[in-house]
Amino acid sequence: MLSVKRRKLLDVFRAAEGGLVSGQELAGALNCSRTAVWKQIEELKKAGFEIDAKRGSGYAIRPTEDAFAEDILYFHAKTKFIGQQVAFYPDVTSTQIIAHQLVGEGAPSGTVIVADQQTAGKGRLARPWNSQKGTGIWMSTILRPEIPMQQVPQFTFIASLAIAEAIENVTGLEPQIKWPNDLYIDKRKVCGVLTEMQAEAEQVHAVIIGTGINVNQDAFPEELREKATSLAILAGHPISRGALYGEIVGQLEKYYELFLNQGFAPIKLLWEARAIPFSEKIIAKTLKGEIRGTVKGISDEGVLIVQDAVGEEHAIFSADILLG
Ligand code: BT5
Repeated sequence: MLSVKRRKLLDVFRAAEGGLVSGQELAGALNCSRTAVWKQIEELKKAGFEIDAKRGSGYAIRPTEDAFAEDILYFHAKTKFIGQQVAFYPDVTSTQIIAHQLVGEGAPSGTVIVADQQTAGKGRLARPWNSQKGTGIWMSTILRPEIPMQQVPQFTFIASLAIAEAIENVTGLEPQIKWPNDLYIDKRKVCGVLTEMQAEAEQVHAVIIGTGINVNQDAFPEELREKATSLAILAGHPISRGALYGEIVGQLEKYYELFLNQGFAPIKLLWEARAIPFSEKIIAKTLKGEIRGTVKGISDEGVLIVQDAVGEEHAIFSADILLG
């Protein structure tokens, strides 16, 4: 995690919104000499910022488009708490594993773990999640809501909604949400959400939202070629992962606060507006078998309601949904 000094430095530049900050102001904020400030600025250059140094007037900084590192992520997180503690790893097994460890060590609500590459990224039911180096946003967010355990699945809906909106704001692309945890564009998956928790005797200690977003891949391995796509493939140009990350933590905080203040009802309505149209025929593959039909909606708990050909309604708690 970033040192206190580095955070202070980035806070000053964040507040300046791209404008110049004098060496004197920086030295005052960091309580150090002008030479020490200069050394810190050199560090920012290494971390991926472009530095505009104007003799006599000061410095301005700007994250480069493709930079993806701890300082860059902190700079982009213009939030109250989600992302204000951020841990970045060039290479990990799974950000979910790190997040579980950090929860045990008392990490505060809003802590985010981001990796440039995962060697054992996982989906639901321990399925592998392809997390190629330098291409996606592989992140886990720790939240500590005071809620009963049954409400934890609702966080998958909060996250899907937030990420769909963030992708649209940054790229203009319009993801559709496939119940319960996928974002699709042009019938291919661009993002998956995995919500886990730590709880004890009905008491939730933490919710860990894992999100994998395919951003700049130009190709996928054979087994995913028909199923997966990336934002860059769809947009026809690379997308800044740092800028998209900043938008994601902002939207996540917005919808988390909406949930805390007003409950699941407004989330459900907004989620439904972004869901794959309910008129579409689907096949729900559950552990007990297949149900074919059309989606009628989701319940207040986020359970999928499917109506079959003879008009009978089925409540589906867990399944893979195929578009029929
Ligand atoms: C998911 O599972 O979609 C949840 C994925 C969550 C990944 C994030 S990355 C950060 C955090 N750390 C982790 O270790 N995990 C989370 P599920 O619905 O079970 O979908 C898994 C299936 O998606 C696989 O079986 C593949 O068919 C497919 N898949 C694997 N990698 C993919 C990718 N990069 N893009 C699209 N589809 C993929």
